[in-house]
Amino acid sequence: MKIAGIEIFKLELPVKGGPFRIASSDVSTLDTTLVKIIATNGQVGWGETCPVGATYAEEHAAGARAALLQMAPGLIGEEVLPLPIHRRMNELLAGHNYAKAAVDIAVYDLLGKHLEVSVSDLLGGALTDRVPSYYAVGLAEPDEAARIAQEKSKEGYPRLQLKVGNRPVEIDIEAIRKTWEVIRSTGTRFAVDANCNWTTRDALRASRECLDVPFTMEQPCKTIEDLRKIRPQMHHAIYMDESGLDLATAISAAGQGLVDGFAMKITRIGGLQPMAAFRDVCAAMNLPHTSDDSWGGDIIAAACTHVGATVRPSLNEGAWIAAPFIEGHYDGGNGLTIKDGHVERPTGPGLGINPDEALFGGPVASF
Ligand code: 0XW
Ligand code: MG
Repeated sequence: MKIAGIEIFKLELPVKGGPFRIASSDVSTLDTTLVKIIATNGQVGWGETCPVGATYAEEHAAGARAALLQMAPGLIGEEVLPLPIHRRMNELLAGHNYAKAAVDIAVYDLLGKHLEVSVSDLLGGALTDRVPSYYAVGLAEPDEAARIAQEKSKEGYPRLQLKVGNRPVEIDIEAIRKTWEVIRSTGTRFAVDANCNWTTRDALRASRECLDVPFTMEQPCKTIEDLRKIRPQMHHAIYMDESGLDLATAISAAGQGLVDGFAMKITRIGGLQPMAAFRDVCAAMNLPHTSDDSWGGDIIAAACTHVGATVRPSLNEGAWIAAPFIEGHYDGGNGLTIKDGHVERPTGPGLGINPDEALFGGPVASF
């Protein structure tokens, strides 16, 4: 089965309930890119990539599409298999993992549909059909953050992530304390994410002044050098997110004992194939991690959920999906939703969803 055609679509996803605020971006609508791969036998697979604005990472929606336009003609005629497709993509374009990931996801979807197995089975096999998720409490005043945290903890989320940064660290410390007060007796796990925005000074102070609060500190500062600097004085576990730019960087950070875990995104690492390798490295080294993406609809949510289903439960920090912030679904029947803080693994072949193409309008490019 070879690639006979590729179509690229673009869709706006307005943020439900107002802007999503984190230290590095403030977004009201997201521009998502969808990739449809058509095989020589007529079967199709879908992929997606949706940067959360243009300042969260070195990614932006128009950049994803430009990279896809660059690669697409050279992918026609290639076998629908992840490894050869990755090799071919790397021959056609250096870097741009987040665009390559959309092709990789579509290949897995198509292969799964063809073989009549789910993507989680292609990734090694699901360990659960009820995948834990976590809620990201956006940047808010301390009382408001605590209120949302309490509400989400009551809804059953096993883990909460509190966004901090881009304001005086005293306010962040107050938000951490107030949030912990309302969830401490619930068993809800707690992460604090500065999205690169704290100075090393702020990170050390927050850790020192919240000694009694058992949170994991996610990507407190911008660079790996900063993480190395604060590591010996930190009282909290450090997770790498934005700095984990690729598999090699993640392996190196794990190998040097620089971090205690990861928040990992399928698109940042380049797709499901490198994500499965990352998952296995983490399992070998006993490092917890998430299976996220930055944003996107049912296609990327399904990809995150399939990976999340294959993570060793004791290391599984959850699959974050943007569904609570998005109105509607690409697939009216099988769209992914969060119930009691968990996502049901789609059980159909491939990603287990069939997007209604009419929602996407005409393709912005076809090959
Ligand atoms: C919570 N997320 C997974 C979604 C947003 O894009 C930010 C991200 C993170 O943890 O940094
Ligand atoms: Mg993060």
